[in-house]
Amino acid sequence: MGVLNVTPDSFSDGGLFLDPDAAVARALALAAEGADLLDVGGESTRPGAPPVTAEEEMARVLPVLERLASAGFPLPVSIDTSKPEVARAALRAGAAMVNDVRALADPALADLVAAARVPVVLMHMRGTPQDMRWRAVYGDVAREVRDELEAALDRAVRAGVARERVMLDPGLGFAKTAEQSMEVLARLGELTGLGRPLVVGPSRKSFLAGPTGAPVGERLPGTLAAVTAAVLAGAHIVRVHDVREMRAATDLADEILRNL
Ligand code: PMM
Repeated sequence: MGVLNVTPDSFSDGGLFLDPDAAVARALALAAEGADLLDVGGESTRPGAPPVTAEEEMARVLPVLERLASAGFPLPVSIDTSKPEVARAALRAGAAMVNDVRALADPALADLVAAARVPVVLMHMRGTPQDMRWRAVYGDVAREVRDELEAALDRAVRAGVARERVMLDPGLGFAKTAEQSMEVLARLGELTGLGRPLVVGPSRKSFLAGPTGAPVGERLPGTLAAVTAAVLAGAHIVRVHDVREMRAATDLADEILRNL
């Protein structure tokens, strides 16, 4: 899953693709690099990022989605949003799935996803990007993430979302310290028991900075290691910015798995 952030303030690519033409060019490049899916988002969710209105989010993503649809963009497009208004308009404009970092906490979004019968990613977080840093308090982080994802899955199914349309994501970097994200990644295999495909998004995140504190532009090696580890542990989809490099790593990881 290639990432396209149409935001001024995302932590690694904020401001680069705010112009719809630049965004479409980026989408085409990600497809050419080997992405199978494109994730388009108009809200930065980095820690402490200011909230965005639905109008602003739509003004960012809809022109991009419309241009992709009229250009015959070859990949399924997912809309990265927690807002029902944005998801509704995005699905009308050609998006085929919803990626929600708040795991359908808004019942109106759950209703919409159920009625639209589209696939959905439920990601683990506690609180909101504004206050999540203070909620990174766990006894056994991997166990609690698993239990909270199971609760989110049950909640979605009770709201009418078909279980087979749900994918689960442990939310690396969301309401987790660097050490906790690392532990969740190391114990990703424990989530396979939930019986749903796993999405994992380690790309360029600060928990990969390592002992030297690598800045965001130098986290490609760490991201390659994390993506490979995730696939070997059972991840089905990895959400990444550097598609060419990650595609090579996931193809190799798949080949390793075939030789098990
Ligand atoms: N991370 C970000 C945004 N959306 N969605 C899912 N499902 N999983 C993630 O890990 C995730 C996400 C933040 O990263 P970005 O600013 O690079 O998009």
